[in-house]
Amino acid sequence: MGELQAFHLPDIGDFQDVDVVELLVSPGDRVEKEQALLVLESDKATMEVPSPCGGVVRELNVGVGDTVSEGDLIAVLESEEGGAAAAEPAAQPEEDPAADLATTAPALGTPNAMAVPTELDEGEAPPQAPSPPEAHASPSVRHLARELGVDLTLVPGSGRKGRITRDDVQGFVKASLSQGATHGVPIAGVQVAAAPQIDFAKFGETELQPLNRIRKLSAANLHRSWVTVPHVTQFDEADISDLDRFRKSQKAEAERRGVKLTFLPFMVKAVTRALSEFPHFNASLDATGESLILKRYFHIGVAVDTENGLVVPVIRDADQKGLFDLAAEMQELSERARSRKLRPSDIQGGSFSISSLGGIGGTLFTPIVNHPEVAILGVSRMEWKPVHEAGEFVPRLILPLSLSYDHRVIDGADAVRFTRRLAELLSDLRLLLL
Ligand code: CAO
Repeated sequence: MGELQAFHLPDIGDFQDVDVVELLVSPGDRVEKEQALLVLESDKATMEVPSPCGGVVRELNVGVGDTVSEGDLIAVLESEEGGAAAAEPAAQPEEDPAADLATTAPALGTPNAMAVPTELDEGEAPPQAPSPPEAHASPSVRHLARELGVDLTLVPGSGRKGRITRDDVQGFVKASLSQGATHGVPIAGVQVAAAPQIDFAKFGETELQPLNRIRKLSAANLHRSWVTVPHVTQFDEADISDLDRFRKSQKAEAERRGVKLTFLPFMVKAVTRALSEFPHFNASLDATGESLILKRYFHIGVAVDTENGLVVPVIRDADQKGLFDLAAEMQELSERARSRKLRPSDIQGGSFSISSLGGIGGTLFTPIVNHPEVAILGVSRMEWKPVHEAGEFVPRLILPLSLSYDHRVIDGADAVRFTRRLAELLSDLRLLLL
């Protein structure tokens, strides 16, 4: 067994009654010479108190919240270095501790051990930069944060006056990792309060229903899009009175071909034409966010509501297909989606999406862009409305449209030009022939 050494607080400059704000070791811990044992904080600075020798901490004689001054007993250490030069033997506490320790604790009180609020650590912004939010943390915590790649300005401090402790940094990393499993990487600068853990059973009967795989996947995608894409939704209306007349006129032919001709194939057709006229709606931002990838193909995703959640199978080269083919393909894809028989290739490669809730009801809604696409068209329930034409009101069949788009790529003026053009094409299908 090594020699027991009493470690008294050495000269720390002009400070008296300095707060102990963090203990970095516990009794029984093995420490290296100059390893930080605890953190003190005065009004002006935070400083770590390093161990005068390598060995084992046998006693800690201070706790968080205590105040200490030069000469106070901090710890008893079992020295592994013969100890004479390192710390005062425990049996002789009455000898002048500061005299011994001042020479054995070289880092104490030097700039390396100080984290004064104005001091900048490696990698932080230079003084002339706009000042970042000040993270209040000791040098060892800053060191730990640097090693773990943690931005301290994002870590809520639980210590006194909001100081960030080692536990805070470790807790932040754990929370980020567990969030990463479902929510992906944290976005720098976005800081939200943790959701409160509520025991709903306190208020009444509950049942825990785990989310299935489809819901988990779509939740992750929708969440990513929601927080990364600046969304705007443009509403519009299309007069589809003539389209509906034509659609009904084709009912017998559709039946003969074994398909149901709903509005959707017309939407797909009109959308591909509008996309060809507005290429940046049929695009994705590249990984750097500095270029747009324009797609020369028109693969249209159509949201399908299934018992297990939302899936978006893709109609490939929709611009090259006729209305009956589109109807047949949509019917087949939605049946396969509902019986969980879609292949991975059926849901990949979309360049624009349509979400049609018109068959169910409702008026308008704001769909979420199917990232990495840059726009999505929502279609709601058609309705007969009185439209003022040549001095009188005439009944017209009106289809509500909601175009959500990524405002980084699409301007509001273009969005409304797009929905206007779409409405025009749907109002007069002959335009599709031109
Ligand atoms: N207004 C009024 N009626 C409409 C309509 C509209 N906009 N769109 C479709 N309808 C009618 C159809 O004509 C059909 O009527 P009939 O049975 O009398 O002929 C009925 O509603 C049902 O249509 P449908 O839903 O079977 O076919 P569809 O081609 O319109 O849509 C599909 C297919 C797969 C898109 C649809 O079934 C579906 O799943 N929609 C939900 C999509 C969704 O969940 N989106 C939300 C995404 S965001 O959470």
